[in-house]
Amino acid sequence: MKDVGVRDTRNFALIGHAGDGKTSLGEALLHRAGATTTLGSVDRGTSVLSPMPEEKERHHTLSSHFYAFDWSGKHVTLVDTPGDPNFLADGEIELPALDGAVLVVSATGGAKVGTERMWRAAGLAGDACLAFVNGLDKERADLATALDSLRKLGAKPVLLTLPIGHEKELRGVVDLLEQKAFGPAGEIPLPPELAEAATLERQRVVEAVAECDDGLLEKYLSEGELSEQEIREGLARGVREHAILPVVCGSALLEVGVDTLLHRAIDCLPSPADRADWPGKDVADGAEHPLPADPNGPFAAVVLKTVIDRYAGTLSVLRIVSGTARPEMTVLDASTGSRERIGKIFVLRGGEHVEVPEAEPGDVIAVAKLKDVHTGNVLTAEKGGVRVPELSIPKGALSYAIRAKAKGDEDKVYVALGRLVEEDPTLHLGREPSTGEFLLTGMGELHIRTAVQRLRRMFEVEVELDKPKVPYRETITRKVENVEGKLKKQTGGKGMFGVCYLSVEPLPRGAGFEFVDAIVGGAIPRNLIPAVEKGVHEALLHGPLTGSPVVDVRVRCIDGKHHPVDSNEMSFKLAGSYAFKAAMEGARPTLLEPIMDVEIETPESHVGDVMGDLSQRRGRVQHTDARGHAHVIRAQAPMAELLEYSNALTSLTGGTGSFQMHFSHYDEVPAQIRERLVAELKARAPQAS
Ligand SMILES: Nc1nc2c(ncn2[C@@H]2O[C@H](COP(=O)(O)OP(=O)(O)OP(=O)(O)O)[C@@H](O)[C@H]2O)c(=O)[nH]1
Ligand SMILES: [Mg+2]
Repeated sequence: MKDVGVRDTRNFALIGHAGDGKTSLGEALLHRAGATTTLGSVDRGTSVLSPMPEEKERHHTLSSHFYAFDWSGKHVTLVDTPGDPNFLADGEIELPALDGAVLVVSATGGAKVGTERMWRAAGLAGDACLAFVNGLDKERADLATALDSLRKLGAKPVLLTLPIGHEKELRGVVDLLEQKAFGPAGEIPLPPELAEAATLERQRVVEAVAECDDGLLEKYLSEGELSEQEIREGLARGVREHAILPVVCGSALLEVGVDTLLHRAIDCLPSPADRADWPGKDVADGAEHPLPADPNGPFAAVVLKTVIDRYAGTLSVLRIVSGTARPEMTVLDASTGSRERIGKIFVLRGGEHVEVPEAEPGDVIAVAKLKDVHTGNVLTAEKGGVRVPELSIPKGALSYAIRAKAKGDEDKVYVALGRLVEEDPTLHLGREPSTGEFLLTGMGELHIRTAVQRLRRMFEVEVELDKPKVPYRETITRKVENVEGKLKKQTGGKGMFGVCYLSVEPLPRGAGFEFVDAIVGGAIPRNLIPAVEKGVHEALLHGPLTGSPVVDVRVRCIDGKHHPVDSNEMSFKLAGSYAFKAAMEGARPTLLEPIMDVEIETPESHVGDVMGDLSQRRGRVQHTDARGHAHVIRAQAPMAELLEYSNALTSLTGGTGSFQMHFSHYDEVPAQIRERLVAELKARAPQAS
């Protein structure tokens, strides 16, 4: 049960690249804090932060997990996020709803693509960060290189611990602020041979702190020292202002450096009361209303996750921003306008949940799934509410056609998929109108395959996946003006009449769609202009070349004609759709394909083969770099060429290479393959033309 105030509350996420030790570090923090009695292990399947059977099987985090614990008078919510690019979005969604993060970096290899992506996400979210260099007990661990890799990310790392021994001989760390040594189980004698280095390194910390603050710098320059309190407060301020990145080093597996990390996380990461007020707006009139973390303020919360629980059904996980959550209260979902009743309130401890009587700003709680509340939505008090910004949800780009294995199971499959999509908003279920197939869209192959595995386990439904589909798009390459769309049916019965004139022009890549109402003088009645837009929207779904959706166009509705009796919504919707289709034909449509950012890690001996293969896949290498004993190749290549890439890379590198990719942007399909591709896609979608 929680009986601490907002100033003693912390919530922070463990973020970083896959396999660098976030979950192991989380287990070590929980164990050292006394929240668990034995040290959970990812490898042995005993990690409390990996409660899903699929996680135990794969030894990777597939979804964020929360663990609330009390330690040393503080109430802490720890969030273990996934590092695999298929699941990284979970952390990206949650970071803006949290106050801090610990960036976990491997001592063998340093910062990698996942480290960089999450570091950037934490920065965008405004979260204060510390870093932990993990795995100092491993062969070829190299602290200096790991620190350099953090500098390359634009961070200003400041080392807070010195290792005692290295690789197999790692025995502990010297905590530079305390000038004490700690081993896996607590304090140990400070080795005399490290005493001088420890004093010197402490001085570096003091310098770094002084450099963050003019007043402290002045004092440091004149007196050559800062007080204990000045150092600690300066460090915390530097972290909150993103001026420095304090780094603790150690080993999660051996629980080395973990005590220091726990202390520094509590000292340096902000309490909800230390961060800037949340930007809020009154629900009633939209007036600006910044929200401090006040338990007596108006209730406000964000939904940062939805979880399907085997026993409790579906849960919504909320971060309280302002006010106090109590059981049986009614709140407003300001995103949808629906009223929602909160039942019992729980804190999460991995797969377990524990009922609590109330929750205050900074707390992360779970409540039984609210009627119509989705991840990213914001909740407010029922009356006089203030809404904070919603969380943005990244969308996946890889689609598989999915169908029930057994005939007659379709409804069951559809309901189960619906629940899964509700839990994971980065999954999307849609229907391909031309073929009637269900398409499951996600971040990558593993994301989709894991979803299928979970369907089987949780809902006992079996599905089959077809080959992945590349989400092609169409766009136009030139402007066309004043194209007529006309619907005239005025013989017999009730007539239909609507005429509109549209101009279309290309927009920059990624701009999407814009509709401009440029009607003057009532050529089309005001209330019927939205019908024209609706017609254009429908026509946008199926481009003229391949039936793929049309993007990056601006449509201006410039003129029209109407009839006092026969004009209605349907006539203008159809006129809008006809005009847009006609305009597309004249605007030289073209095909766009998704381009992926790829980072490949391979031993040097295979670099040539990998690069050669990449160029055959229409890849463009942007950067190569040595990372420890491996080489890293960064490139961009079309998604269509990377669908079966993991098999290809395994055979090219004899299983020693690994890669990560994620969606970058859309680009025009090169002329030499466009014709063949258009013919292929047309054959797949028979009614598109
Ligand atoms: N030797 C050594 N191994 C470690 C250490 N930390 C983690 N490992 C091992 O590294 C592997 C990955 O650790 P995890 O904690 O699952 O890594 P993660 O960052 O949570 O990985 P994802 O959940 O996939 O993002 C496991 O086999 C751990 O036992 C460490 O400090 N030393
Ligand atoms: Mg993990």
